[in-house]
Amino acid sequence: RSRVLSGIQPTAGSFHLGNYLGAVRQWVALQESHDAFFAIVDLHAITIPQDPRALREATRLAAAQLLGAGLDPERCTLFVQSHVPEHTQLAWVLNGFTGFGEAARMTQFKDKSAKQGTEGTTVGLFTYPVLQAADILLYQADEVPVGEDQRQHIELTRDVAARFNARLGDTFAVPAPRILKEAAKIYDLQDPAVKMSKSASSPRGIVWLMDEPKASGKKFRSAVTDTGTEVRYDPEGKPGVSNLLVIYSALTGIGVAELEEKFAGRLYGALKTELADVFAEWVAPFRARTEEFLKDPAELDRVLALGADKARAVATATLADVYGKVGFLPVG
Ligand code: AQP
Repeated sequence: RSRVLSGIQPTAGSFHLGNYLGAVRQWVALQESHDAFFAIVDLHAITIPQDPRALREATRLAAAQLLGAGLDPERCTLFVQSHVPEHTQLAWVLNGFTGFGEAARMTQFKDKSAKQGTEGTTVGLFTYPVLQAADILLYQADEVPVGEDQRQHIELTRDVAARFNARLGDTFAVPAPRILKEAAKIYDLQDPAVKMSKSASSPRGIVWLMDEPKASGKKFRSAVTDTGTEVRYDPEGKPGVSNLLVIYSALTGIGVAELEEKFAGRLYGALKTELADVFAEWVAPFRARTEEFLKDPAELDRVLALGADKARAVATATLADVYGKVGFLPVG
């Protein structure tokens, strides 16, 4: 079976709809067809300031949501990144195989550091993509299921892997991105020119999965749409309406063309109201399952410990190979 690896940051409160539709939804399907590794990437989370207690809570919440979304620890390897020390160990080695200019070209870093200023930007944020490369390469992943926003980071991972292999001999599988055509990028409900994002979206532009469905319903109903009245998929001319159609389609499995027919002759308001209902119906069982998992933190911790064991079995082998190739003296 081909191997996939992907990660998601623990976020206080919950995941947002972009995380779910762009990433988590794929993961649930992939555990059936692939040898799948999924990490809650808490090491990545501390590249911006975190409250320690909130981070711990967010990590368990992330696990509960992933299980609530349908991940099954019997069918995939679900673990917390900091439980597997090989991630940071490999990241350090890869720092030596990544050009400064190469890392400085990452648009996510450029955007975030521009917003936070040089003093507000951590070195961790700069080397974030190198740690991400380590996450992927440790497991010899063939494919990396992500949203469109991560394409550049996967390219960097491929370049670093190929460079290491060329210099020191075949060591890493060179992974390919696996990006859904549908819902690769979910946009902010208030500003459909930018992606829905936990750090950049306004509170009304982002839909949090664990929020009260009433609050999310309001956000759908007040989503920014476009001039004109016709409900039609046209990402250039009608980015707001197109975003709503994509979300509707992803949540129901009804094709966008069919949705256009369904809403023919009806106004934008009808689409927004129906989408609010569709979301409420979809999210209720997800929230209930997640709440159920959260009731038993000891069980969550047990599941994560088993996941870490499975992950480490693979990670230690890759790291040992890398250390040998680099020329580190083995412990005598
Ligand atoms: N708007 C989105 N549409 C589709 N996919 C998305 N992803 C994130 N936003 C969207 C995908 O979610 C996965 C988890 O990513 P992460 O935990 O690294 O979070 P992120 O990408 O950093 O999410 P945010 O909200 O965009 O955070 P900030 O604002 O901090 O950058 C990834 O596969 C990602 O593609």
